[in-house]
This record gives sequence, C-alpha cells and structure tokens, in this order.
Amino acid sequence: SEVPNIHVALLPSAGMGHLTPFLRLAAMFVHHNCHVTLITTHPTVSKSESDLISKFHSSFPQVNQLHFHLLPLPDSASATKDDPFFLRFEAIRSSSHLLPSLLSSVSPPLSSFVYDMTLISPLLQVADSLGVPHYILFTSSATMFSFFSYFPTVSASLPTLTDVEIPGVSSIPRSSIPPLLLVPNSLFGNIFNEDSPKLTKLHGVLINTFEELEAQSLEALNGGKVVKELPPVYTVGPFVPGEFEKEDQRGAPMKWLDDKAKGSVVYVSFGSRTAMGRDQMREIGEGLVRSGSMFLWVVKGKKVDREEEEEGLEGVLGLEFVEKIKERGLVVKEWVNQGEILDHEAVGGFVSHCGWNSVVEAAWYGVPIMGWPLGGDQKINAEVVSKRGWGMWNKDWGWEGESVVKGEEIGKAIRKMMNDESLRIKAAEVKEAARKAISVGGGCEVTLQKLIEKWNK
Ligand code: BUP
Repeated sequence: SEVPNIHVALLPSAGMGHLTPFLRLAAMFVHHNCHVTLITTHPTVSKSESDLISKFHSSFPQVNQLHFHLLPLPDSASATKDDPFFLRFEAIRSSSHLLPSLLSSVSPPLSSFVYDMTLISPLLQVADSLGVPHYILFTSSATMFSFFSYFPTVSASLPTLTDVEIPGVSSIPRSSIPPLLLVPNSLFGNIFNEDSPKLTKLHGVLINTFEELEAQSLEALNGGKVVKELPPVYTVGPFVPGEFEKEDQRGAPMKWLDDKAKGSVVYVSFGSRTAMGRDQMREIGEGLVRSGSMFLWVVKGKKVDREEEEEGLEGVLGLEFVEKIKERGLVVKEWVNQGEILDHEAVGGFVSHCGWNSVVEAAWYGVPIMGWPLGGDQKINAEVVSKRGWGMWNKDWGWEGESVVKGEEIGKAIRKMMNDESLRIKAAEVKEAARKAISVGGGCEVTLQKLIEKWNK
C-alpha cells in the first residue's frame, strides 16, 4: 500500500511513567512508516529517563531528536518542597513559549502533534500557532480520563462530596480521589483544575488501553455520556515494551528467575516514583516471607533515583532479614527491565502500585495483580483491574504514609493472589484480548490506521 507522508511530533513530560509510553508510541509510528520528531526536555529529573532516551535514539536513528532546554523556575517555586516531578511539569509548562521556534525548522512539515496530558493549557496555544491537529496522550486509564474530563462538573463541590458519580462509567468513592486534589493549592491540583475544562479544544485523546480492558468507560466517553463535547478518545493500546528498552546483557534478576518453577515467583514493584518508608519496607519483607512464595522485589528508598544512597540492602532492611531471605528472594535496588520480568514464566503474580503502565504490562503478559495503590490515579486504576477480574486490591490499606500495613496482612493477601485460580484464568483472557488488539484488524491497529489516514489528507 501507499506509504503515508506523515510527520508526528511527540512531547512527553517528566518521569518514566510519562516518558516510557511516549517512546512506545513513537516506536509504533515509526513501524507505520511515519516521520517522527521526539522532543525531550533537558535536564531530566531522573537518570532512568536520560538512559532510556539514549537507548531509544540508538535503536531509532531515523527519529528526529529535538532537545528542549527548559528555563529555570523562579527561586520561589524551586525552593518549595514540592514533588520534583511536578515541579518539572511546571517548568515545561512555563517554557512552552520556546517551542514554536524550536519546531519551526522541522521537515517535512508537521502533520500532527501529540503532547503529554500534564501540558494542556500552555500547549493549546503552541499548537494553535503551529496550525496542526493536536492530541494529548493520556498516560493513565480511560476510567481516570473520564474522571479528569468530568472534574469541572464537580470541582466546586469537592470539599463536601462523598462520591463522584461519573455518568455511564462508575461511582468513584471519595477515598479513591487522588489525594492531592483534596489539598488546596497543590501543584498537581492546580494543573488538574486549569486543564480539565479545556479538553474540548483538543482534536483527540490517545490512551494506552483497549476495548476489552475498559469497555464501559470507553463507551461512555465516546458516546458523549461523560461530557457532551469531548473530542474522540482513540484507544492505541496495549503499548508493548520495546526491544529498545532492553539491556545489552540479561541482568541478574532474569538469571535468578531462570531456575524457578513456572508461576512460583511473586514480583513486587511500586513504580518509578514511590519511595517507601523504612517501617513499611520492613513489613513488606516480613509479608513476603510469610507469603510462602519466592519473590523478586524492587526496592526504592528515594523518589528520584539520582538521590538513591549507596547504602546496601542490609542497611535498609537489616542484616537479619537479608540472611533470612537468601534462599527465597531477590531484592534489587537498581532499575530492572519490568517487561522482561513479567514475561518470564516463573512469575506468577505481581504486587503493584497500579501505575497505569504497569497495569497494561501485566495485562499484556497475563500476570495476576495484587494492587496496592499508594497515590494519584492508582486506586482508580486498581479498580479497573479488579473489575476486569485479573486482580484484587485491599480497600482498607489507605494511601501512602496513612498507616503502616502489617506483614501478616500483606502475607495473607499475597498468598490469596498466588492461590487464586480464577485470577489466572482471567489474566489469560485479558492477555489474549491484548494480543488481538494489536494484530491486523484489532482495535489498536484499526485506530492507528484511522489516525494516519486522517493526517494524510
Ligand atoms: Br521501578 C521500575 N523498571 O525498575 P507506572 C519501573 N519500570 O521497567 P510510575 C521498569 O517504569 P506514574 C523498574 O515497567 C513501567 O513501564 C515499568 O510506570 C517501568 O508507574 C514504568 O507503572 C513505570 O505507570 O509512574 O512510575 O509510578 O506515576 O506516571 O504512573
């Protein structure tokens, strides 16, 4: 068939949870013979981001790279103790007026522009001046997107609301609302407030999800039930971990998994930006021992990897614990290739914070989830998992730092997940649906073709 003459510009925001899906989307456009310009912001917050950007460009030399050098934030902002990733969202937003000149020389001329969901207000202006159709990539679930788009309707009454009833989708209990939305004047809350009423100005919204995962939310969104004037939601998922993300050599975790029995290992990770308190970490260790399963546990002591201390695991978890688990588990502090791990047949369950990328990866590899949402959109995502039936989560555990969950309870919950045959059956079903979505004639493929045709006109 005819090769399209399409040029897509992509602008991710800060953090691996935003960068990773953008790079996977970029790879998909390359595979569909599009020209791609990737705009990366510098400096990055974490070392993982710089590493991944380099690996991406060496795998895809045909992708045009544009370095977007951010202006420093005013001292007053950077002096706050705010989350470094949210501060970076701010910095990107307030440097966005530099983008038109950065993009003015790209060739062939742009056909479309896809930017991150945390950049809507400032990028609307940029996109208008470029005069190309523009989209966000919403890097969470469609269900979370329905909450985001419905938000302007309820934001004024938020202080006293018990539940948020999203028409056609579901009722979000107050306890599942991202906690920062209930704190006056948080950076996160301010962005949410400012941007959610402007969604109607976009040409569309791309989401890493697929029909069988969130059928009801997608139908409500595209049927005009949530917000009438909403632009189309395009399901471009599941995003598949790419070759470019792999290390040159198979790492220690993979070798460790190799001689473990099929489905015997529980994999534990709370994502790239959750630093667990010491007390909670020790209880998790205790819980893992009590679960009776083998385990592979990714531990993070700091929100930003560059700040991670040299301190060994003995320091964090205690020498006694490290001795006790030698036979049973592997604990790592370094970045691992999560895709490869979930793909390993030894892995039979995933204790996850339910960051959306992790959820979709678990779906893609058919791994049951024990959700342990700790912040942001994670409870809403965890509910997507339990509704779809391939995982569960404990609604009494609270947000990060609210209370310390005891090892005994953690152990019990893990045992329940590892022994539940119905989760495994559902996980296999979800996996099959995910594979279908990206095959010829599947939802993801059809949607991408539709977008490309639209841009080719
Ligand atoms: Br940690 C870690 N290796 O060691 P989420 C994470 N990942 O590959 P988050 C690794 O990072 P947000 C590691 O596979 C996923 O693609 C993981 O994104 C990968 O959670 C990504 O799951 C993490 O969405 O981001 O990091 O909390 O807050 O944006 O959801």
